[in-house]
Amino acid sequence: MKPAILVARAVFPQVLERLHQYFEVESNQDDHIFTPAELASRLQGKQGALTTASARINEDLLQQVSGLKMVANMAVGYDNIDLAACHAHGVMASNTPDVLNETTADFGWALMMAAARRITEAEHWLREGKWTKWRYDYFLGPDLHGATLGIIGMGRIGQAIARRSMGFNMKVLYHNRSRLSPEQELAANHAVYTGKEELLRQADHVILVLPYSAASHHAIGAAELGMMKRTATLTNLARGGIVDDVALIAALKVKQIASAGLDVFENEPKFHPEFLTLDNVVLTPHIASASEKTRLAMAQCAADNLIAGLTGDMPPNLLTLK
Ligand code: 8YV
Repeated sequence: MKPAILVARAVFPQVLERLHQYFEVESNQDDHIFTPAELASRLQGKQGALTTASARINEDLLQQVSGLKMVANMAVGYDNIDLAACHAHGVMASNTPDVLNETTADFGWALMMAAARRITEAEHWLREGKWTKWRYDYFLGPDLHGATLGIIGMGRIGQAIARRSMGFNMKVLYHNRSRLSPEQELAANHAVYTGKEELLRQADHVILVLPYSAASHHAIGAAELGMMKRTATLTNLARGGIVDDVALIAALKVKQIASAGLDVFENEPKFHPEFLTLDNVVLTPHIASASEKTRLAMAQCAADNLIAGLTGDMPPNLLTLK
C-alpha cells in the first residue's frame, strides 16, 4: 500500500500528479488555509505532508498526530517548523533552498528600486490623472548607482543580491551571523563584513534577507530606524516580524527614512492598515519567489524531498538541528 500524505496547500497539477505515483494523496486544491485543529485532523494517519509557511508544525500539533514521518516545506524559510519538536517526535523536515536564490534576488532589486525611485507612487499619481505638467522636483529619490548597499543576512539570496550590485557600481556592506570566506566576499562584489549599527548608519539602501527566529524578531525597530540616513530605503524580503511594523510606519510618516519596500508583513496576509495611507512604501503580497519557473522548481524540490524521505532515501534538503 502507498503511504498517505497531505498536500496542505494548492500546488501545480504536474507536481500533484507525480506525488500520486508514490502516495495516497489528500490534496487541498481549493486552497483553504487550515486552522491548527483542521491541520491536526487532516494529518491523522498521514506519513507525510507538503506544507508552506502557513502551516505551523509545532509541539502542540505533533502531540495530536501519530504516524507522521516527514514534512516537506515548500519554502527556503522554515520558521513555521519547530525543528526541536520534529526531532523529539521523530519527524523529518526539509526546505527548498537554492532553487529560488536568483528569482528572489531579482525581486529584491525590483522592490528596492521601486522604493528608491518612487515607481508605484508615481504610477498611482499618473493613474489618478494628476500629470498635467513636468516639474524638476517631481518624484525625486535617492540614486542606486554608486550608493552603499547594506545587506542584513548574507546567505545564498543575500549573496545573489550583492552580485547584482556590481553593475550599479555600489559598495556593499553586510551583516551576518558569520563572516563569508574571502572568495565569497570577492564574488559578492567585495562585500565588507560590518557591525549592524555601522551598516545601518552607512548604507544608502538596506535590504533584509535574514531568517526569522526569536533572535531576529524586531531586529529593525525604532532604534535601528533612527540610525539610518534620512535618504535611505529599507527593503524586507525575508519575513514579517523582523521589522517592527508600527515603528516603521512611524518612521515613514515623519520621513525618518526615505521609503520602504515590503514583500512580507507581521501577521500576513493581514497587514497594518496604516501602510495604505503612506505614499513612501511599496507593498507586495509575498511574491519574491513568484516566477513560474522558480515556484515550479520549489514545488518539485519539496516533492523530491518527500519522495526520498518516505521511500527510505535521504531527503536532499533534510533540515538538522544546529
Ligand atoms: C514562499 C518564502 O513563497 O521560500 C520562502 O521562504 O518566503 C517564499 O519563497 C513562501 O514562504 C511560501 O511558503
